Order: sequence, then structure tokens, then C-alpha cells
Amino acid sequence: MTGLFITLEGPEGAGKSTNREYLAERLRAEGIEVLLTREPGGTPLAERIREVLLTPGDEQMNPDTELLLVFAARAQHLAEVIRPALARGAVVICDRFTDSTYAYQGGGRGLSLERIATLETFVQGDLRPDLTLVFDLPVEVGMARATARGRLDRFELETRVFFEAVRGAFLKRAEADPARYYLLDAAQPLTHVQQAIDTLLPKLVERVRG
Ligand code: T5A
Repeated sequence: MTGLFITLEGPEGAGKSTNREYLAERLRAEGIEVLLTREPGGTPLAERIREVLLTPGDEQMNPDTELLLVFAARAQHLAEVIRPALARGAVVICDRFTDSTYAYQGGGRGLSLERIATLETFVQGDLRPDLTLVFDLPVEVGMARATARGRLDRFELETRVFFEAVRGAFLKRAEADPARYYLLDAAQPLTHVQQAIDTLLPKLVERVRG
């Protein structure tokens, strides 16, 4: 058995949290060990950094501060949770990872992609996800879902222009590497999205069992 690193990406309200549970259940039903986690967060310390990142405040966060906090949380998460789970052969399903950094800090905030790539290699070495599911949907649909849930976090208070840039960045990354990315139409009813996920399962199970 070899570990497999799967990440779920996409804009706000795209259904990542809902479908990570679904994918985990399907893999567990095959007798596979699955570790479900999320970013920013995934360890007590990284969850504290998440609080800092998501809580709106009076002092505007500098984009470089935001970028470094995201990678600081990721370094902790990788060391404490992700790498050990992959080393023992588990499937790690992570709700957001470095594609979100390229999309939010790169696309949304306009930070240099080269700088993000440098930090990516510094923090992750050569570790990259084996598979990334990108849940794509129009910005207004995602925001309506997020708003219906209640209080908005610091990112969800951003402008439509910001979220269009985020969406565009995810799509660009998915298009550039179709072998790693699997694009899902997240505006479809949940049953359709889950049928699309089901089509991936036989290959995933085969990969895990080697
Ligand atoms: N961030 C993160 C960065 O800026 N840089 C980084 O490097 C990283 C890692 C994290 C924030 O941090 C930023 C990005 C984010 O803004 P988060 O809470 O983890 O925040 O992410 P969100 O996208 O805000 O989480 P959401 O819960 O809003 O979105 P999900 O998980 O995609 O959506 P989900 O599953 O909770 O669904 C939302 C609602 O829609 C319904 C669900 O039932 C739920 O009510 N739904 C559907 N309804 C109809 N049809 C479907 N197909 C549906 N799928 C789900």
C-alpha cells in the first residue's frame, strides 16, 4: 500500500466540505484508511493560525503577512499530520491546500506566483498532491451558498472582482495540468457532483492498492 494525497479546491461554497465526507466514506467502504483534514488548519497550532486568517479585524492584514501565515500553518500541518499519514500508507483528503494559495494570494491578492512557488518548495520540498478535485461554480452561486450559512469570514467579505480572479486562477491551474486536476461542475445538484466523483473511485482504489 502507498499513501495517496488528494486535495479538494475551489471557491467559497463550492461543496468541498460536503464532498470530502462523501469521498472519504466511499474509500473507507473499500477498507482503505482515510485521513480527512483541512487548510488552513489541521493541527491545534495551525487551527490557531486559521483563526487569525479568517477573523475580520480592524487592522488590515498585509498580503505578505497573509501569505506567510498560510505557509506557516502548512508547515505545521505537513510535519504533524500529512507526512506521517502518507508514510503509513493512508489516503489523505485535504480540504484546500497550496492551489488555494495560488488562487487567493496569487489570483485574488495579486502576489507574485514566483514568490509563492519559492515558498511552496521551501515548505513542501517535492511533495505535491497526487490528485486535485476542483469544484468550479459561478461566483454568485458560491457566495449565495456561503451567505445562506450565516456570518461571513474575512475572505468571504471580499469583492466580486477578487472572487472572479480566484476562480480564474483555479481554472487556469486545472487546464495546465489535466493529469493531476479533475474539474467538477459544482453548480450541478449534489447527486450529479457525487456521480462524477464516483467515476474516479475504481482508479483511486487501484492506485492505493498498488
Ligand atoms: N485560503 C485558504 C487562502 O486564502 N489561502 C490558502 O492557502 C488556503 C488554504 C478558508 C479560507 O481560507 C482561504 C480560502 C478560504 O476563504 P474555508 O471555510 O475552509 O475557508 O473555505 P470555504 O470555501 O469558505 O468553505 P465553505 O464551507 O464556504 O465551502 P465549501 O466547503 O466548498 O462548501 P460546503 O460543502 O460547506 O457547502 C456550502 C453549502 O452549499 C451546499 C451545502 O449543503 C452547504 O450548505 N451545497 C450545495 N447545494 C446545492 N448543490 C450542490 N451541489 C451543493 N454542494 C454543497
